[in-house]
Amino acid sequence: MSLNENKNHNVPESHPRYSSLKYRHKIIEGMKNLVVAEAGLIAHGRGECFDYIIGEKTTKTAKNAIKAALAVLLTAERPVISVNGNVAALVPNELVVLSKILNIPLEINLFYAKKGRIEAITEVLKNAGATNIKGTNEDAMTELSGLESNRRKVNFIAKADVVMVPLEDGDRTEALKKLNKIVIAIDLNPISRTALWADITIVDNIIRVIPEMIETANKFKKLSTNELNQIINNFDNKLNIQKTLDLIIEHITKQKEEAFKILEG
Ligand code: PTJ
Repeated sequence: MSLNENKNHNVPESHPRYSSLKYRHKIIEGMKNLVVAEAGLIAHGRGECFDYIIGEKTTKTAKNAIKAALAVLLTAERPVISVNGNVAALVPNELVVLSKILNIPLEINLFYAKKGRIEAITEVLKNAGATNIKGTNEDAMTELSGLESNRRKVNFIAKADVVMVPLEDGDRTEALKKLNKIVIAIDLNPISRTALWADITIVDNIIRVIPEMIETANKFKKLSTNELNQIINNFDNKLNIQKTLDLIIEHITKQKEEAFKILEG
């Protein structure tokens, strides 16, 4: 029996929920290292719950949103990817690969300010090979207007035209939209304020989204600006969210039927 490498958590790979447990433990380790905020554990649990109701897979609507997001990122003038503690703990290597393929900076932006967190996340990203990290120097930061939380403190984001925000809170998404920025959200909750305020909403788990984005980015880099613009113009976020909700209803209906088969013996 082989075991994973998480320091204090020996989860057998044969466990039916191995993957889910592995990521839980990454979040727990991240919390011990200051990378993840205490509330990040709760946010992760909420995410798991939504992941369950989409069937723990990348849906076709998520794939549509991913394609539109990449077309936007590849045609943007000053795009940036915002990084918080949960994201840094879950997918640091993948995030760095994506930022390099797209030639986009990663900006550390935290909801929960705590001494040492920026440094801890910087180290994680540097260890993953990141060379273009913003938001590391608090003295160089400016503030987003219309926002009171710690997320108001930004660096490159202040002048960005497109901001990708994985696992974001609604207030900053709203503030970024009011500043006329194009917002790409990655959020398992299709009806969170972030999901509804964003221009492109990817309803999927960050652990699947970033690898899917890497694969699509490699293909899309060969497309012309006209072809990328066509992808953007053909995407309707409102319709995509509606279809995502329909897929969730479909999935839950099937799950209900399966559950009743078991209940009725
Ligand atoms: O590191 P910090 O200080 O910036 O804090 C980060 C968290 C995530 C703790 C903070 O932003 C927060 O409290 O976020 P919320 O308001 O709980 O929102 C997080 C959203 O992300 C929720 O809608 C979750 O369903 C969703 N979510 C959680 N895990 C994942 C996810 N979405 C995609 N992939 C996940 N793995």
